[in-house]
Amino acid sequence: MDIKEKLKSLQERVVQQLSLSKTDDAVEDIRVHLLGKKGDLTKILKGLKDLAPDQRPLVGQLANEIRHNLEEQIEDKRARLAKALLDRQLAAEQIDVTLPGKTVTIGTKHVLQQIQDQIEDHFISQGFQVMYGTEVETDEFNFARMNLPKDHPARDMQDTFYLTPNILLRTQTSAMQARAMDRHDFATGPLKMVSPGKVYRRDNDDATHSHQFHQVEGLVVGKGITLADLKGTLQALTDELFGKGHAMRFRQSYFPFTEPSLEVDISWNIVDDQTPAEDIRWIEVLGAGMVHPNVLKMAHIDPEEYTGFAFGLGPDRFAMIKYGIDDIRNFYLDDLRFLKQFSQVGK
Ligand code: FA5
Repeated sequence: MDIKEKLKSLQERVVQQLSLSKTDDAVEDIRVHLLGKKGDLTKILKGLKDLAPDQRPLVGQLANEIRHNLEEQIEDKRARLAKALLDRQLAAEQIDVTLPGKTVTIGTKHVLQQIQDQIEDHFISQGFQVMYGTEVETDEFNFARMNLPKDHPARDMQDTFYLTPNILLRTQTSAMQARAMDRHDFATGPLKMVSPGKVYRRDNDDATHSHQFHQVEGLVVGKGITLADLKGTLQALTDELFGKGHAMRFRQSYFPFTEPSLEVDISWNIVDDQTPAEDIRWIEVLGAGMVHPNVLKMAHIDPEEYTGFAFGLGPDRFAMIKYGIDDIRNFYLDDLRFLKQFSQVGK
């Protein structure tokens, strides 16, 4: 085979190799084998010196043409491989903006939290401060400071989860009363506070009772505070929360920490002056009364100079009335079908 034929056959071989190569590395391999120091073209060109002098320029020109041609083809192949790679990447990363998006479920406040917030907001607007207590309490603050020393028979009114003989899960937010009185500087004016939170009792669950529920304590202590202030305060709260259609009634009651004591019921149904008494469905929503002198004395407050009222209301039952829910257990079942009904309320 003369040198021209060698060049031509090399060209054909390289063109075929290029057409089969699929990666940039494979193309680089072909280039090195062709043009490198020990490459095939280099080897053939070394044979130029053995040619007759008149042949050399012609064959040299042909060799250069073939070299340029192959270099171009190599570059061209490289560019096509790069483009194909890019096309594949773009196809893989393609986003169809017309596809429906993934639904992100946004949580909302639990209906009981919404009621608690509404109650807090109401009292803040009336100049009360909000204090949060702890769910694990001492016997002293939950009972003793509430005029319920150990072995007091009225302790049976609230069946208690004890953690140790002196530490318990609070049965009532009243446990915050003594802490609030201890902290308050009466020289600055009356104490007006509400304290919301969870409470626990060994109650059997039924439609209106849960072993874990919520309360909002209210306490006002100052000079000249009367039962009329308590009634007005509760009336203002229920008017704002329920509107005016729900009736409220006060019943005489007993709590060791208030004297006199009363309980308050609210009508489930909307009523007016004409509604027959037997058509009104009542539910008890809170206990209240005038702070017992013993409770004031234990907080080093002189009951001759200061009086106060307190109440402990059940926001769970407020929510039942407000939204017409006839079973308190619904609040604690985590059934989204139930909870979602309130996702727009109170936002
Ligand atoms: C008390 O807990 C008193 N600490 C309230 C009080 C405070 C009286 C300050 C005087 C002064 P009682 O046990 O009645 O009281 O509970 C008050 C309210 O909590 C009830 O009216 C009711 O709304 C709610 N409640 C009581 N037990 C349960 C329960 N097991 N499940 C749901 N709500 C309850």
